[in-house]
Amino acid sequence: MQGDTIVALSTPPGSSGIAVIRISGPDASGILESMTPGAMAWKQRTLYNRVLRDGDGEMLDDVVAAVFHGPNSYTGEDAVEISCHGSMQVVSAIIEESIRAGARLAEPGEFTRRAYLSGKMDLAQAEAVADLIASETRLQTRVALEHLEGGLSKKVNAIEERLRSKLALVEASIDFPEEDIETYTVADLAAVSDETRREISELLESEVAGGKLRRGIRITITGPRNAGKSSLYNALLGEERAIVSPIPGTTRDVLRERIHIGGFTYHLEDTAGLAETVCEIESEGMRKGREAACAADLVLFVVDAGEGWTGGALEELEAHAGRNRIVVVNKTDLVPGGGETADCSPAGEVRTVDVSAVTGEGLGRLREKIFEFTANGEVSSVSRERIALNIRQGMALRRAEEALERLGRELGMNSPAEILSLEIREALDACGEVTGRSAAEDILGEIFSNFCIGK
Ligand SMILES: Nc1nc2c(ncn2[C@@H]2O[C@H](COP(=O)(O)OP(=O)(O)O)[C@@H](O)[C@H]2O)c(=O)[nH]1
Ligand SMILES: [Mg+2]
Repeated sequence: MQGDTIVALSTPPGSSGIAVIRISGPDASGILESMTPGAMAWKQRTLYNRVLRDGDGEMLDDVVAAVFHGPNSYTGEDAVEISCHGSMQVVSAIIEESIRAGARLAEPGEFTRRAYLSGKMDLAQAEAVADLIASETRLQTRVALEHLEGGLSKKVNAIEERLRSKLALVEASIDFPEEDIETYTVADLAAVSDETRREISELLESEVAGGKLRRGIRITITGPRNAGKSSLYNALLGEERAIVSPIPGTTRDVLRERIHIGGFTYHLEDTAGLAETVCEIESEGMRKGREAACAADLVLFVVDAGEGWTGGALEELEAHAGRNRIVVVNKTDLVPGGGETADCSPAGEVRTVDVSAVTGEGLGRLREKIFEFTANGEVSSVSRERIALNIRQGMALRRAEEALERLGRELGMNSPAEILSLEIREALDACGEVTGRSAAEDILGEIFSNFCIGK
């Protein structure tokens, strides 16, 4: 249990029907008692409808509140939850009164940090809380919930348990060399090491998907001026976000918005059209657009079906050679016959989709292609297993994998038990980082500082 008592608003700031304020720590009930006498004697985990008052007896709000006695609370400590009216004035007044009574304002993620420190959840589960809060699609939510329920932790714990039992045998042979005790065999250890490595590498396969699922996938729309990039951008967003006009050079800045396809978040960027220009602002816009395209996971190169590859468009496309790209042939509504891709596409370009940003024709197919070229490889395993490692978990498990690789080599060379034990310990230590059994303080700081306040 932590020494002090913290308070924070757990719902988003602003006007709402109800706002939830949480207090956690040894003085939680005492602080509530100062606003509504009798609270110390409340039955825990039971809702009470009471009036809260400040030190001068002035009414703060009419609320519904409950007390929780540690360890039966989110944080594992004594805690209070107050549902008050969702006015920022009411919320501030209750928080100020709590602070006057001895609480301090919670830091970002401090409630979850306390839950972790008091053993209510492990580190992988605490990270899942942040993922769950950030989730925007059903797939993101499902994966976060699976991790929160301990899906990843269970797999890692099983690996650790197996390694620990083998470590015991190896170390017994070091400590009691003379005695007739059960010891390890090289063959058995090698088999366990191989199987564990296979399991770890299976988990590591979900790391790419995990990155895409959490960070999102970047798509940059580029191509000649007036090809209809901004129109396509708006059509994909489903709103008139970018200015569309027949005047070339309308878009200058890089615009960014999020869309969702197949459970993944895509950061979609509209950029300035590519052309010879003397305009300083437009050149700067083009430079930023090219920079965005360089960093993108996928480039949508838009051309006007009526214009085709005239005016340097082909050279511009060449600049994206080797990049993950789709050629989008736009304005097919204007081309008689519905737009012949073959006429418009440069030799050898297979990833071409015909669309009309104005009529919406072809957009469904474009969405499918976007998904196919950015997430298809990962989605099936994530949907099935609902496990997707984050960068930190991936780094830890790679360290475990490397230690087991070395262990395999040492076993091959018939190395002494002391060396084998070192490698098994290293693998165990690395696995322990995933669940936080062996996580350093700076890692905790990094993880919880990314949370919102009140969680
Ligand atoms: N008929 C037709 N016109 C389009 C289509 N897409 C864009 N336009 C028009 O083409 C012009 C340039 O569009 P805009 O989106 O601003 O192009 P950008 O410069 O590439 O961003 C505008 O007048 C649009 O209305 C389309 O699919 N069909
Ligand atoms: Mg534009």
